[in-house]
Amino acid sequence: MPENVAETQATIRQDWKQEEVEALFALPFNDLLYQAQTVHRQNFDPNAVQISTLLSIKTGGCAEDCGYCPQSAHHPSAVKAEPLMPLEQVMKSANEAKDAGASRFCMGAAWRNLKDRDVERVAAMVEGVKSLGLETCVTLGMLEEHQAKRLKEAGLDYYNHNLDTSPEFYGDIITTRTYEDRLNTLGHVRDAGINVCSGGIVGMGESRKDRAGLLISLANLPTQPQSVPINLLVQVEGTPLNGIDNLDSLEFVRTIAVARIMMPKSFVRLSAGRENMSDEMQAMCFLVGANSIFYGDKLLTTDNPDANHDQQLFKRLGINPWVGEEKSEDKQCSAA
Ligand code: SAM
Ligand code: DTB
Ligand code: SF4
Repeated sequence: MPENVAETQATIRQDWKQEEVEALFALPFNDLLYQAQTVHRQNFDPNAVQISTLLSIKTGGCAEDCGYCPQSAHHPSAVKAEPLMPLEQVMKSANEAKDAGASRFCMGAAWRNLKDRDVERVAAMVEGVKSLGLETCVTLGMLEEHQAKRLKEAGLDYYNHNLDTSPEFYGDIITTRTYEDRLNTLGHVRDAGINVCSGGIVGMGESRKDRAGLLISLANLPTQPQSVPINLLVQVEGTPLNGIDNLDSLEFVRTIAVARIMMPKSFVRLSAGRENMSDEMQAMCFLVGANSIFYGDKLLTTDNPDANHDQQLFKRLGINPWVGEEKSEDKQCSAA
């Protein structure tokens, strides 16, 4: 057994240092896989993957300039701006997601921040989706304290707000909002008692040091996020990051493995980018600890693998949808 395996899983550490995380990334591939799989088995059913469905409730026209995002109004290929979706349409999608076997329904809005005038409409969506017996998640940009409290009251289970990358690389990707802004939103979410879903994107031209830096920022938060989406950049024409060199797929697997080791009790989501991953690459990600996916043909504006393909893949791998409590007795992530 490589050193550290037993130590790594025993406690949730929130004092990760750059050098030791880079050392994890630099392990021989097989040692890293073994360590990550060991930690994964100690905390989760290795053959269960949580299924979330995503719906864009407000598409396009966003005021932020995120270099990866097709919904930013700053980029020439910006997708058409649409108004906030009516409640009935949201409920129709949520019912379909439930029938398709999703356990969590995530609603995303291309907003810089939630405006007070929209809070009640979003709260009604959360209440409606919750009443179907689904877990609820929203991602609406920056959030203030009173807004987080209102969403909690409405029954919100998760708020997704990503740190996206390391603090050092962040300014190369987004200039209209700071890292600090993001940390403040996560603080309001946490303080309101809502589970935090926070992760980032890789494949944006960042270095391994930045990938380690992102995972350190996440793992060293006051409480580790209950859910950690790792997105592989989906390149979209007209966005500043379109055409950037693809990330080596084994480096992506390493990133998932290191995330699993550092955040042993968090759900690690193999998020955007699966459309460009082979079945074998996804299988390797599940092996090293990814245990959540977005299911359904579309993410927010870009394609996701079709549902039949995912069903076949799960069957071939003997993976079942996650339905209950994880193995661990620790309640830090028990609602995930
Ligand atoms: N506007 C809100 C925000 O940014 O917090 C919520 C929606 S935004 C689309 C949610 C997340 O999607 C971003 O933080 C980013 O991590 C991810 N994302 C957006 N475009 C992406 C792309 N082209 N490839 C991979 N991930 C992407
Ligand atoms: C997250 O981390 N990834 C999802 C979700 N949170 C909201 C969004 C991915 C978006 C990919 C680009 C698009 O479809 O527009
Ligand atoms: Fe707007 Fe979110 Fe896209 Fe950034 S990632 S441009 S905040 S929708």
